[in-house]
Parts: sequence; structure tokens; C-alpha cells
Amino acid sequence: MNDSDSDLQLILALNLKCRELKKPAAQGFHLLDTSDNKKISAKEVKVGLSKCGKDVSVDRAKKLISHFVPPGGQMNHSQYVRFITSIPKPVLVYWPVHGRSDFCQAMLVAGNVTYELDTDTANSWPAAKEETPFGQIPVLHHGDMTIGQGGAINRYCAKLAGLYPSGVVEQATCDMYLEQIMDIFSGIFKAYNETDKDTKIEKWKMLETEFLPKNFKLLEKNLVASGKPFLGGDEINAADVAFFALYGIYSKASLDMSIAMADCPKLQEAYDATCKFGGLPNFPKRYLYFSSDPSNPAF
Ligand SMILES: N[C@@H](CCC(=O)N[C@@H](CS)C(=O)NCC(=O)O)C(=O)O
Repeated sequence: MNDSDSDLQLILALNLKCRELKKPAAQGFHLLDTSDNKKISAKEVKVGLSKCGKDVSVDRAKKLISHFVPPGGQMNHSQYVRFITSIPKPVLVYWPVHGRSDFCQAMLVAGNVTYELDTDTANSWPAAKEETPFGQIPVLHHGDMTIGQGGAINRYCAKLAGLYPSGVVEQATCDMYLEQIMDIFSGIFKAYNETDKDTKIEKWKMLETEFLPKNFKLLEKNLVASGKPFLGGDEINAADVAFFALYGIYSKASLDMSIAMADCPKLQEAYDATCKFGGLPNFPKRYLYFSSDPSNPAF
């Protein structure tokens, strides 16, 4: 790891630490409990970084926090807040609608990571098309970094939020669910892209009564086989948050989600708990881009 990416890595480490301490993620400023005045040591930063797959010496960890603490000292709450606020916020380019970017926004919101939604660039689309990595949005800017591709952005935001697991097996399982969930999201275009009104109504019905029930049952099957309460295992992780976003997109499109959930009691329990997780109860409301209701302009 070189010095230039160290700040972002430290954020990731601190957010993982937040997860361990069951505190809101770092950009929510609450890592350290002011009442008991707990402090984070360079050793803890080192442990946090190693959980992110970044091994640094305690000396290096000390250096990372050295701008914020006196030599040999530990980071207290106000120093920590100063550190965190010096990190630029992630800026997401997307329209103010529920759709593909709900996944990464759900990660950030779940982890209480503050971010900006740049709707101006999106609303003036395609003016900025050539400036994006692949001519499409979502695009995420964070500091000097710019990335395209929703899947990459979702994972990056999950890491910022402390929701991406650290072990390679857990990562692979999480990725498996993320991919499957994005496939289920893509199913929405079967109806959305239809131009004939009656066929379109039928296609939305097919999503409601066949496609989603079939796919949710597959998630349920895997959840039951895991013997764990969440797609993320013993704890909610990015996989559960992605399912939250997926469910939201389809339910906001006015599909009756009870049909798909009818045979999925474990998935229902995991979903209900995820709805209460972190900042998700306040997941922002946007305009509708998908609707199965023919009287809605988004149909
Ligand atoms: N695989 C890409 C697909 C991105 C995509 O389809 N973006 C659409 C909006 S959801 C877009 O940018 N449309 C405008 C365009 O292609 O010019 C991803 O996951 O980010």
C-alpha cells in the first residue's frame, strides 16, 4: 500500500472496526463512544487494515493517524471526526430515480456513509457520456478515483460501509448473491422494454407471479441450506442490503411482493431485519423509473 491510497484504506479499516463494535460506520462519526471515551490505537488500526487485506506495521498505522494525534497518542473522538471530515465524500452520478443505483446507495445508507448524488450530470445526459469510463452511469467519484460499472461500485460502497466480508470464502459467497440479485434486477427489463401495452401488462404479471417467485425461492433454498439467518451468514452484509434494494425496486413498481415471498419465510425474516438495519429505515425516496401500473407515467 502506498501513502496515496492510505486514507481510503483507513476509512475501510475504521468501518470494519465499526462493524465489529456494532457502531454506525465511520462517516457517521460514531466509531468512538464519547461517553466512555474509548480510543482507537494504532494497533487497532493495524488490525482493522489487516482485515481489509492490507498488512501494515504498527509504525505505519501510527503514521497514518499521525496527522490527527500527538506523537504516540491515540485518536480520540474529536480527532477522529476531524480525520473523517477531511476525507472527501463519495459522489455518485445517477438520475434521482429508483433503479440500478439503488444498490450502491443502499450500501452507503445502510452504513451511514454520507455521499452526494450528482443528478445534474445525469440529467444533462448524454453530455458527460464521453467523460465516463464506459459511457454509462452509475459512475462513482471518490477523491481522485472514478469508477464505472454498477457491480464494482456496489462492492466499493459495501467496503466503505463495512458491509463487505473480509475472508475470501465469505467474499465469494457474498459475490455470488450480489451477481444473482443483479440478474434478478435485470429481469425487470423484460417488462420495461416492451412497447405493446397489453403485452407489457402481461410481462409485468409474469414477473410478479413467475419470475420473482422462482428466483426468490432459489435465494430461500440457499439461505436454508446455509443454516444461517442472513444471506451474509450470521450477520447482515452487502448481500442482504442488495436484496433490500432489489425488493424495493420491484415493490415500488407496484408488484405484489407477497406472491414472491409466500414460500420464503427465511428470506422474509432476513429482509425484515435488513429493513431496520443502519440507515435503511431512511432510505431516500426518488422518482419512479419502473412501474407496472399502466396509469403511472413510469409504465
Ligand atoms: N453494466 C452497466 C450497465 C449500466 C447501464 O445500463 N446504465 C444505463 C442506465 S441504468 C445508462 O447509462 N444508460 C444511458 C446510456 O447508455 O447512454 C452497469 O452495471 O453499470
